[in-house]
Amino acid sequence: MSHAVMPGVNGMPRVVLSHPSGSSAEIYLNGAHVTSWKPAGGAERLFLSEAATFQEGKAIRGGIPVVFPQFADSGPLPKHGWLRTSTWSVDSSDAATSSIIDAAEQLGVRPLTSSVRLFTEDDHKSRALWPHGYRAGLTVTLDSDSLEVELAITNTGAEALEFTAALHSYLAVRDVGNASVSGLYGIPYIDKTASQSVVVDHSQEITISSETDRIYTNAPSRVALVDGAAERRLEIDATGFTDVVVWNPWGELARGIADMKPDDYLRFICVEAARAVTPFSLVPGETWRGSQKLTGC
Ligand code: TA6
Repeated sequence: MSHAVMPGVNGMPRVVLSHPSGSSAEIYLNGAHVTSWKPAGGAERLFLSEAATFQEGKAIRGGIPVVFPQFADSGPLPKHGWLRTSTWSVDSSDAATSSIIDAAEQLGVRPLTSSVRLFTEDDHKSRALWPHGYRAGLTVTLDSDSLEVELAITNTGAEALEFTAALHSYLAVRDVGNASVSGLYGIPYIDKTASQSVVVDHSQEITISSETDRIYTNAPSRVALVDGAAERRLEIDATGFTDVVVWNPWGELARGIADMKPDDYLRFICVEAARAVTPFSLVPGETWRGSQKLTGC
């Protein structure tokens, strides 16, 4: 079977994806939140805080929160929008695909990938905050050594739809002091820890030794995360998004985050595929798609 919906923490529904190679992933319907990805034979590659709250309508600390229609606190809407706290549904057209895959498996034919598609739409709560019609889809595709997450936004309203968005991925590292992000050499970034000043990055590798909160605008589509202590590397490929956000709160800020343990900051770096600054604009009926693919074993 390619995927199943089963109770997770506190009985909350989650989709469990499994692949014939042994890789697996878990996605909560609360927020369409990917909380776990293990490549075949490998260790967990997403960070999830032991202090994370699993409660309907609350964001989960770690994994891959979905950010829409506003990145961070860059506008009047709730921080990072509300898709990360919305209840999503499994797309029924995907259930049809799933039953074909199940039938194939019963015949002994193994699918090459395992995936699920979830969706959510505007409702009275979202329209009270933001008077727009949208349909959001999140497709998660698991392969032996990769996890791809694609966010699709369709303007279902009658007016232009403007939004920013991100896949706020918390990538696990064994020791943040021995980890680095590469691929951003020469790219300007907005430093949110220094009054939004714009800096050009001149380091081949970004290392983290203090609070780091950077928006790299017009960034390359491929960056990499090297986890020196674990001797692992993750390739991070984005499509559709234009920016890359690198975030680690470091100690003092982490201690003020209720659903984070004081030393959690030592075990992750967020590398986010984002459209953080200049909003996308969709005409009625138009769809935008953006994805982030993590590859590593
Ligand atoms: O994407 C980086 C960021 O905007 C940081 O400024 C930090 O606030 C982080 O997201 C986490 O936000 P959260 O609302 O989940 O605590």
